[in-house]
Amino acid sequence: MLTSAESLKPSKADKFAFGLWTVGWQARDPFGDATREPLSPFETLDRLSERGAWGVSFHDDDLVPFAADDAERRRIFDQWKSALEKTDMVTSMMTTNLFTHPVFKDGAFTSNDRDVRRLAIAKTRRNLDYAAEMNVPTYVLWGGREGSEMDVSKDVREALQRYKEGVDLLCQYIIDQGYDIRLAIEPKPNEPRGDILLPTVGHAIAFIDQLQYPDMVGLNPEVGHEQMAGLNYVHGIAQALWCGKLFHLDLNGQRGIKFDQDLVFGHGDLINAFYLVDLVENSGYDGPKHFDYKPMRTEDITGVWASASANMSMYLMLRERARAFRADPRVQEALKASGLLSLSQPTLAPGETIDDLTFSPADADRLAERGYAYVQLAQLGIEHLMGAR
Ligand SMILES: [Mn+2]
Repeated sequence: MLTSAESLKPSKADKFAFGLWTVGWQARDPFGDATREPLSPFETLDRLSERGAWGVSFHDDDLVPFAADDAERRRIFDQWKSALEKTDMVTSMMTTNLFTHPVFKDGAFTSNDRDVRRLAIAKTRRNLDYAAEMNVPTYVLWGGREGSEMDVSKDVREALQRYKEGVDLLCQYIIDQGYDIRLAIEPKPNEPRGDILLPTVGHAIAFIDQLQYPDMVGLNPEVGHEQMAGLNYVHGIAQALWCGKLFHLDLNGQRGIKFDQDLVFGHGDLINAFYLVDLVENSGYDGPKHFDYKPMRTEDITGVWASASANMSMYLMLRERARAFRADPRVQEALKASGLLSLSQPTLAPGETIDDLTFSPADADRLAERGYAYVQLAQLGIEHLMGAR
């Protein structure tokens, strides 16, 4: 029996979280001015809490003005901490803005200007202190300006070396201070740079292997960012889980290979979103379900809050339908018919070696005769997704 969208209410246990920059986006784009008034971070806490959200994330500059001195920074963070308490919300993740100020126009950790690199690391270190003070477990690194437009303008091997140096220094700092914080790299293929370093989940996983403290660094994959590269987000998340690197995730919607749309979760590839929720719910992932979307430029403030609720509602609907899908005996039969249940069986039996494997053309012809019945399985999935079953 399907529950109506209105009666699926988010609870704190669902761990839904939003970036301050999401609902707070004033909808300024490269071609047009803002369409909405600024939103106070404190009002955002109130509005999100009353809608059932659990956490909020932010860049340093989302909360504290870029040029604030230490005293003002202290005062705002203290005000923030008491507002969290009052609204029963947590800071679920923090990150650094290393992309808005003109100083970062050629990158931060990988700028060709050494002084810019030094300044970027110091800005991150300062914000890590506040993250530790608020027991924020995950610190995201999105290197939006780390990249180039022209191949000649960046020595990518040296840039990756400097990227590694920056991340290694931050890890060393976290260890030396005794902080309980893990870093999560957020891949993105392009925008604002023509080509961004660490463009996909796969690139980032390979980069982490080269770090001094690889155990401290994982991923924050975003739906739209993988889909902008034409990649399958469910596959990316599955590989991140497989290597123990899913530290955080950014849910939103994207329609194909184009600019970063940051639509409401599920408002892009709905089928992929359905199987993503199915995967996440059965993976043991215990982190925030974090929405990194932008309320569309066409929306007024009422539409902003409606879109925030839509993200949570979408997740809850997909979770309900994914559970029904898994519990359906016909689905279990179809999974078996498609061979999915035998994929977890090792290819060699205990005691066997590669020499026990034989090749014969006759075997190949016999094995080629089976069908995998994927269409029937996929159709069952769609029927559950549409509430038709
Ligand atoms: Mn995005």
